[in-house]
Amino acid sequence: MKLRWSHVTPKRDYLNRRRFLAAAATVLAGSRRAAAAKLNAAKTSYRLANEKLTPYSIVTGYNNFYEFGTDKEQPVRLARDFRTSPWTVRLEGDVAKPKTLDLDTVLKLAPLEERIYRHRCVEGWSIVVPWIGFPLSALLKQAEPTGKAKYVALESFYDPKQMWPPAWAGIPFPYVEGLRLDEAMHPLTLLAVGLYGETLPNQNGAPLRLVVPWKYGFKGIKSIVRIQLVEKEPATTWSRKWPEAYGFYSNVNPRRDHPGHSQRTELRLGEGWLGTRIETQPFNGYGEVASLYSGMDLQRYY
Ligand SMILES: Nc1nc2c(c(=O)[nH]1)N[C@H]1C(S)=C(S)[C@@H](COP(=O)(O)O)O[C@H]1N2
Ligand SMILES: [Mo]
Repeated sequence: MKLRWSHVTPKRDYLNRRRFLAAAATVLAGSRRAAAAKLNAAKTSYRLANEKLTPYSIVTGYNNFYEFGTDKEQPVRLARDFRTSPWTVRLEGDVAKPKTLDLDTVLKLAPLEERIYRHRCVEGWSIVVPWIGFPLSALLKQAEPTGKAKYVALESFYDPKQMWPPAWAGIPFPYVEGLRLDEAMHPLTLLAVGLYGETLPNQNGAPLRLVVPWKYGFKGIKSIVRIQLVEKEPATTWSRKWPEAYGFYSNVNPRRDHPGHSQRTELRLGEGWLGTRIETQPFNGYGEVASLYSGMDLQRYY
């Protein structure tokens, strides 16, 4: 499926639906929403044709964030008191201008956009999320990457006083991820600071996280504190843990199975927690990124 600018859902229905969801979520989630502040996107781009938004209660109540537990329902509870202010992001490595930016500065780097993206987890479920953010490229440009920089290495915040020990989570912390520089600079690659019209809930990776819609969800590293521009392909948490299952690229690919299960279909989570089984699309439906990989054997570079 292609991204379209056209509005498939009439604007009025969309707004009503959002108001309804916001109201319902307030009642359901109660204190969960206490820390969230309203966030207005300057413009709405990347609306998806034929896709319904996944309810707020699922997007913010069914999470993978191993620093706050390995069950989907744990992060919302265990991250409730996660301290995300003050927050800074360090940009360094092969850059002309290494710098440390505080969150207020980051929020003013580019106009905020609402982007409705499909999110496909490698575990075989998917959701549709109205993110708020701006292209990661706008942040990277601040540091002026040098000609040596070929990859971007990203690191999550880790504090053993607030988060689980690696031994409980089964993966090393801090969580690390990476992209090739051209993937990182692609206009679809989003630095998200909010969702559903508000600042990111803690369990979704407050105060800022990566969203790469054509890759499996684990590439979308949460609560980022450090970004390094580097020459060599950086290590990533899940490929370190199980390389045959989780490669560096991890583009959504229905033809390359996970060792434990097929990737041909996915469960699209929906109302009332009932899912619909649908076919998984190459690059999660974002076929316009295929040119990034021309000439590459995607069975080998998975
Ligand atoms: N730091 C960190 N980032 C992370 C994870 C994690 O455990 N720790 N889980 C990843 C996985 S597997 C997925 S599917 C998405 C889930 O994002 P969501 O909870 O906002 O849907 O976050 C990704 N980012
Ligand atoms: Mo995931």
